[in-house]
Amino acid sequence: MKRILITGALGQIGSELTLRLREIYGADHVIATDIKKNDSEAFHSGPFETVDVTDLNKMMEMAKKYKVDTIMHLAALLSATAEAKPVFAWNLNMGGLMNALETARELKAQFFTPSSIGVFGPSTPKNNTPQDTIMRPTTMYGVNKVAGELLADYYYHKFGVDSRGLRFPGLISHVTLPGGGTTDYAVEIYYEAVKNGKYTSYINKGTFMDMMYMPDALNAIIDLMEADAPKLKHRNSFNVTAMSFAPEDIAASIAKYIPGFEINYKVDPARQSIAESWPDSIDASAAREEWGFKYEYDLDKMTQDMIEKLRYKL
Ligand code: AKB
Repeated sequence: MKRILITGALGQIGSELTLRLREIYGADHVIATDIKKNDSEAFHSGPFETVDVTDLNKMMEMAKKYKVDTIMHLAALLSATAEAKPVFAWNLNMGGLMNALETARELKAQFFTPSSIGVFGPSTPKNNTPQDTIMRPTTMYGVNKVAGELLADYYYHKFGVDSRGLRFPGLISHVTLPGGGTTDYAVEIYYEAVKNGKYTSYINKGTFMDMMYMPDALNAIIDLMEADAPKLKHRNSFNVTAMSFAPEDIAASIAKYIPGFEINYKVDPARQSIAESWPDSIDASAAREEWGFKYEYDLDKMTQDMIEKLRYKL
């Protein structure tokens, strides 16, 4: 049975991944850590420790205390925040990753960290973006993610760390709000639709980006980590996606369930320019072929579920 340490456990992915992993591997086998204090009732089911990922000693101490054999390193700044605070982003995103990889090396632990569609840039093919292609991002976040993929591959080749990763698109969920991302509009729109029946988008109409519903993202992490190592030709990181849409498409999907829903636009130039530097749609065939990646939710199925869950929650 795995013993897993998660960093950034109170974040958008971590808050749901922690609970899913506890269901699978047992509550005591999943150690949630975050720089913030635990204020989530749900997390009381298992161990929680306060860990700043830039503090190698603390991370190592916790990994040893709980004798973990798997590290899932989620703590990072997302694209828009990283662009606003590039030096801080470099230090946190790269320093945290380096510490997490060093901890995995010392404990001979399996390793996961998310990458992003942010690894791609304006010179990358924009449609059906291949797994192996030009990666010249123009954002600090993208630079961090490309360097992170290379570093995680380096730890695999040099030290034998079983490192694996996914290039996530925008992730949509009704549990924990994302913060500081470019794709966050696709989460906010559902909250505003349910509360007010309208939304003002900071991303312009006609801007396509890949997206995925959180249940599919969690399954992808679990399936990748359970995949037989010899099957993996790629490791860091796999393109994964479930849908590609522009703001007017998600608005049309919402209007099917909330008649009269309205979308308006007040474009934020900073986030718009990040979005325009990313692909319109990416190709996930390597993930399908090497470890059987699949997804369940398309746009309408996700919309239906989001609205149902948010009506109950809000
Ligand atoms: C962001 O928008 O920064 C993230 C991502 C696509 O990596 N959601």
